[in-house]
Amino acid sequence: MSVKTNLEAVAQKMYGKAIKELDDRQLYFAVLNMTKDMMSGKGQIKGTKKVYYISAEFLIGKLLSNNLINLGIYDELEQALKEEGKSLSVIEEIEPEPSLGNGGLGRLAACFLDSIASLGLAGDGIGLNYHFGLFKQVFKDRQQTAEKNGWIEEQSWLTKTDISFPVYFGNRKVMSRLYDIDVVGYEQGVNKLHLFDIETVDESIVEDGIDFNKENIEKNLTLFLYPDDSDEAGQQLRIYQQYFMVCNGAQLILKEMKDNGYDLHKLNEHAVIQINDTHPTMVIPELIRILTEQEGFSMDEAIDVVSKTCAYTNHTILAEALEKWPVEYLEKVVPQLMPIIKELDRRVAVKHSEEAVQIIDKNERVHMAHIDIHYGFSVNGVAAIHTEILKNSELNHFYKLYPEKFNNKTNGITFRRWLLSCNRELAACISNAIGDGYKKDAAELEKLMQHIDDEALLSEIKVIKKEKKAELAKYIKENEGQEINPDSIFDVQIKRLHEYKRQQMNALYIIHKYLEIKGGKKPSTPITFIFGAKAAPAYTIAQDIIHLLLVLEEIVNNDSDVKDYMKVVMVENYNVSYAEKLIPACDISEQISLASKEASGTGNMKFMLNGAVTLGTSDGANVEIHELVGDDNIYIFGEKSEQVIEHYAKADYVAKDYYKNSKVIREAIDFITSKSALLAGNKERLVRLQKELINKDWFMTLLDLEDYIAAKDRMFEDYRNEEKWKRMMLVNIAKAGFFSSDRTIAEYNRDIWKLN
Ligand code: 26Q
Repeated sequence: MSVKTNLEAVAQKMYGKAIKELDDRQLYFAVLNMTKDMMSGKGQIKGTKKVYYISAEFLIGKLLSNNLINLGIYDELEQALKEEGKSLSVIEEIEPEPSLGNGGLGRLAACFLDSIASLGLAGDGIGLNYHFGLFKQVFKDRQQTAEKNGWIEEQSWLTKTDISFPVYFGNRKVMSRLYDIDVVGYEQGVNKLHLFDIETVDESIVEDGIDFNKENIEKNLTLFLYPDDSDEAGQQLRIYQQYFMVCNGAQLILKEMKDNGYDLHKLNEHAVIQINDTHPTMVIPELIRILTEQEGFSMDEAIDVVSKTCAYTNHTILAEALEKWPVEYLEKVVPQLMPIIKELDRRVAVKHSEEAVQIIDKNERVHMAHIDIHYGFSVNGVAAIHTEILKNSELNHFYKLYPEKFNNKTNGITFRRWLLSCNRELAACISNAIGDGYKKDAAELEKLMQHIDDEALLSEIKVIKKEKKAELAKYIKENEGQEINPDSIFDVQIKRLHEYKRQQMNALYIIHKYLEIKGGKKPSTPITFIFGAKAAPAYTIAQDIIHLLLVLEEIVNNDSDVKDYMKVVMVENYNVSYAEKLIPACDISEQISLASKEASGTGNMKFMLNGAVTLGTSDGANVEIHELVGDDNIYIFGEKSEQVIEHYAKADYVAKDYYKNSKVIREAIDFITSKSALLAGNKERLVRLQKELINKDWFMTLLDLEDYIAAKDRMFEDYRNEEKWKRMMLVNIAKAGFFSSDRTIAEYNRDIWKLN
């Protein structure tokens, strides 16, 4: 049956109307339902061993376009709608975005689900059905405010199942409800994303913004996704959420094992559980608890089989992000787990005396990562340099105990979303040059290198970039009310707002450039500085940095001496959908974290794949990008991770010295509280930020600022050399194949999961 016939039937059934007669919203629901039906018709991917990717976050983004591509019906549907006077891209805009993640870690989980299915591997996601995703960002008075961000409509990708499990918080029993989202692989069958919910959730308890009553867990358990820097009150609710997730996950996994007739003593032969950071760590003691209390296992047997089933991925070396829950909190929320955790702790203490590897520390805090490392069989970092830092410093004590557990899995991204869907023009252009093989085997992108002197192809890529810039300019005009010049250089920094990611360094560059232009030194090509970032509501300095960016936007864009040469745009409510518009339009990809702090980064890979050139530090996956494209096709600056780590060890970095010794730095910093800045901004915020930069600057912005300015200026100069720039674009695209999440998942499978 043709897609059109199919859709006509769905439209008739749902609305008793022809496609032509539907309004856009009805048409969206009809397409949604047709797509869901076609997906479930694909059949479950089968295997005698299955991976369960358990994660507090799955930042799946909109699903329609991706599912259509993976089903192989995008073009046919687009054509069919056109014939009926409808537009697929208009329909795509109607879909709400499920923002069920904070950033990289959640987006990675979503890319992984796509790749697991696309490789035909049996693997499901397990997580939570948050009713409100990461808050919606709204700017008021040049400051961030947060609003609730719902995504569940009367019809959605969710399918309610009849699966429900009891979950106990001490003596308090709640019942869960499982909702599933089908995950269809590229020309493959389907796996599932299992999202657990509780039916008593009450969306009406949300007050102003994103405030709500934190006491009543029956009403609030799955109400919100937590921003990554939550306050005290939020912390206990976070433990409730985590336990709710793992308790359901454990029950689901054991149920599936039993349904298949597998012997639970051989759990590890049929299941592998990939623990995404420490948020799901309690799955380890929970499984041990269930096996010993309900399945007749001895403690030794339970620990043994669970340890052979669980593998842990670390995503950060920032000390403040490593979860350490007070024993007191766990006693309160999940008293039934504490005896197990204490037993796990006791067994470690008997064998190992070093304080650094204990599970419960002297301050009665439970180090979640330590549970994973002692009682899992694999520990991986997410980029080569990150894994080396884990082995040699952060987790060195553990590496000495268990060298065989440590391995690296450099992150990747799904090319279905980050090329085929968001940049169809570029994908078509690549297919013309090297065929379609790269869609299944990303390494084939390397074939583009044979075209390095193919003037026609180089120009075509440049033309596509220009089109994407024009599209973005139009979108920004409509959504932000800002006019930007598509012929200017698009310099883009989009990621969560964190001091270590150093958006503030980019801001200081902007001030520097602004002052130069005011002084009469005009750039040869106009530049548009584009930002997108949400800051955790409780993270004050991050809010201050957003404020500074919005103040700069105001000053720069309204200064008639300057605005033809540079513009600043901070887009509101940056999310996955926005990323899909920004990334194809980018010339310069800002990846400027303090070396050693960004575990991997994945935006860096998306930009490269879309022909942007990286301006970055030797951090995370930038290091591997650098190795692949070579010195001539990337701009690397700043101190290396070894030097940075040494600065921390010696405590010898003094921001004030840089401020005192460099005129350029001083002028930029002083501007933050200049007359014009205070006129546009909030004094308290600007003064606080300025003091922070001069007196503390924990992430060493000023250390690399001068080097950053030099590298960026060099880049802007090189942009004028069109022949050179086009080749850099091509090399970046050609070398991006390594960063396909298909490659990453194949490695997880080869080294850790061993699915058949
Ligand atoms: C912890 C405790 C309480 C509340 C929230 C959290 C929390 C939530 C989310 C802590 C961390 C996160 C997210 C971390 C994250 O996104 N890390 C990123 O992971 C990417 C995928 O591996 C990497 O590319 C990035 O470098 C890393 O920063």
